[in-house]
Amino acid sequence: MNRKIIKPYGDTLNDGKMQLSFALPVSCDAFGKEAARILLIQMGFDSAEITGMRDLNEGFTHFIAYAATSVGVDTSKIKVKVVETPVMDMETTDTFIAEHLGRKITVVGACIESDAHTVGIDAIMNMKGYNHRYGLERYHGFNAINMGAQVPSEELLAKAREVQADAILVSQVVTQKNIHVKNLTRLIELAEAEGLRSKMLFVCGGPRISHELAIELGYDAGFGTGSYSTDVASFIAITVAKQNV
Ligand code: B12
Repeated sequence: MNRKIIKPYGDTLNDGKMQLSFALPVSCDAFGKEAARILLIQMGFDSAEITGMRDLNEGFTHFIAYAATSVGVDTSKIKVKVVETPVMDMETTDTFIAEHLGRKITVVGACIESDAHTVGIDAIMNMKGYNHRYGLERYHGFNAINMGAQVPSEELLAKAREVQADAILVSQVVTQKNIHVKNLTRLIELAEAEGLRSKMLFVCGGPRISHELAIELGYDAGFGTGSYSTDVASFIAITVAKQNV
C-alpha cells in the first residue's frame, strides 16, 4: 500500500499548524501566557503562539493557541472497525422491511441509569427527527418505543422482553470515570443472565461510543457523534432480515 502522510492544514498544505484550546490554573497575565506557551513546546510542538486568553476567575485562564507540529499520520496504515451495512433512506428502508420481513421491527430505546441526556436518543428515535432525517418513530417499518432518560437497565430489559423487541437501543452520553462503559457492561451482563442477549440486537450510541468499543463490550453495533437514524435503521433492518433467512 502507498504511504500517504498527512499533517494538519493551517495556511498551506501540510504546514502542521493547529489551533488548540485549553485551560490552566494560572493567572490571566504575561506569566500565565508564558506557562501556556512552554507547555505546548514541552508537548513537542515546533512552535507555539498564544493568540487569545480569557480570565475564567478563581485563578484559571482559558487559552487559544496556534502551534505547528512536524508529526504526520500515515493514512495507508489506518484500520477502523465501522458498521458495514449500506445506509438507505427512510423510504428505501421501509420498502426493504416490507419486502424482506413483511412485519414491523420493534425497537426499544433509552438513555440508561443516571444519564439524563435525552437529545441523542431522541435524534435517532423521535418522530420529528434530527438534521433532516426523521427518527424511527416516523418509519412505517418500525414500532419504536422510546423510554426516555434515566431508565434503569432492568426496566429497559423488562420492556424489551414484554414487547418481544428485535433490538434494544441504548444511549450513554456522560462518560465521567468511564461510567458509560460500566453501565453498558452491566446491561449486557443482565441481558445474558436473563437469556435475552441472543434474542435481540443490542445497539449503543453516544458521543464517546465507537463501533469498535461497542463490539468489545459485547454489543452488535455502536454509533458515535454524527450518526443518524438512517444509519441505525438500515443496520437493524438488514441485520434482522439476514437473521430471518
Ligand atoms: C444538553 C446538555 C445537557 C442537558 C441535557 C438535556 C436533555 N434533555 O438531554 C442538561 C442540562 C440536563 C445536562 C446535564 C448534565 N450534563 Co450535559 N450536556 C449537554 C450538552 C450541552 C449537549 C448534549 C447534546 O444534547 N448533544 C446533541 C446530541 C444530538 O448529540 P449526542 O448526544 O452526541 O447524540 C448523537 C450521537 O452521539 C448518537 N447517539 C447518542 N445516543 C445514541 C443512542 C443510540 C442507540 C444511537 C444509535 C446513537 C446515539 O446519535 C446522536 C445524533 O448524532 C453537552 C455538551 C455538548 N456540547 O455536547 C453536555 C455534556 C454532555 N454534559 C455533561 C455533564 C457533565 C453534565 C452534568 C453531569 C452536569 C452537572 N454537573 O450537573 C449533568 C448530568 C445530568 C445527568 N444526570 O445526566 C458533560 C459530559 C462530560 C463527560 N464526558 O462525561 C458534557 C460533554 C459537557 C461538558 N463538556 O462538560 N446536560
